[in-house]
Amino acid sequence: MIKSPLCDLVGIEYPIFQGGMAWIANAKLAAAVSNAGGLGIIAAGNAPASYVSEQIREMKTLTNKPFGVNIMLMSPYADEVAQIVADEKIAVVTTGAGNPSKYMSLWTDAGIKVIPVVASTGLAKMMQRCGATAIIAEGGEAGGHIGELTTMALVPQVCDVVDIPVIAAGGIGDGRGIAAAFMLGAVGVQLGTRFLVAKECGIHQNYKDKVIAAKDIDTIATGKRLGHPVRSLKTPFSRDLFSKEYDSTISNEEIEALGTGALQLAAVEGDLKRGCFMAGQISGLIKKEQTVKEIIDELIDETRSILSDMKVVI
Ligand code: TUI
Repeated sequence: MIKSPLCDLVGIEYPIFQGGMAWIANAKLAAAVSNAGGLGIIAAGNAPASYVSEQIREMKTLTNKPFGVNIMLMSPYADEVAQIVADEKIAVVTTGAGNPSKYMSLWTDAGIKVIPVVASTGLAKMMQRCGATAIIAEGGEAGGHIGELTTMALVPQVCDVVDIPVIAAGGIGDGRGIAAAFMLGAVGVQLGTRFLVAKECGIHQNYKDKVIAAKDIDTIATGKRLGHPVRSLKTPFSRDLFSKEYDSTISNEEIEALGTGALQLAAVEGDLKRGCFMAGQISGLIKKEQTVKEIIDELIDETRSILSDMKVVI
């Protein structure tokens, strides 16, 4: 058993959240995580509110456990999705890729537990002032849209500036990472990449195969020039995008256009040429497909054995 204050706060068995991965984290994956004792999170990504309503409806047929919805704040549909989650009184809302201040009172007035993802202490403090229930501090080891700091540097600094619970994300792929997150002051963890290879995760097999084949240095951060860096697996596409960012003869609009739709191409089509296979630096730790329950049980077993067998003398 691994319990932390986060379990009672959110009504879950284990202090593990599944990251709200755009185009990937649908009701099927999220329900499997909630049913296995973690917090499953449906990703709104760039989808319209109708898609999110549908996923919420499906989720309610698949689980009676608490679940969350992630709002990707760069989405053109963020306003309407923000309203839907308030109307539906979803247990937990997480946010990513921006500052959710303008939605905070809408959600907190609806009794929703709001848990924003931050990449800096400044936003963490602001979110606490705006009524956040907890904070997810995500380091740049994560897949997808990332900030500057590493998890090791960010998590303790966020813990020092807020009084609300902190959940660590980015670079956590096994029980060692979870135990380390507790040492940094977090009361829970959020994992994305590890769940990419879950049997219940519906991404294209090419995506799963690429994560399983990846080694430590096989991810790359592109998009820095545009101000929104994204970590993905190295492919001819991502390497080409990376080098084009250093080419001053290519406009920002052209760079932006190259990335548009590339995550969907990876997740849905498995397009090895033009897809952007977002994944974190722990991809090299992942060796096989497993069910969500196997993943969560293994994470908890590993964490328990590490914490009960610390080789430190005090
Ligand atoms: O949001 C994520 N990861 C994502 S979103 C996404 S969809 C996308 N697709 C193409 C291009 C861009 C995005 C894929 N992966 N993680 C949470 C996260 N949020 N990481 C970092 C942040 C973050 C960074 C800066 C949050 C706030 C922030 O500052 C906001 C501000 O205004 O201060």
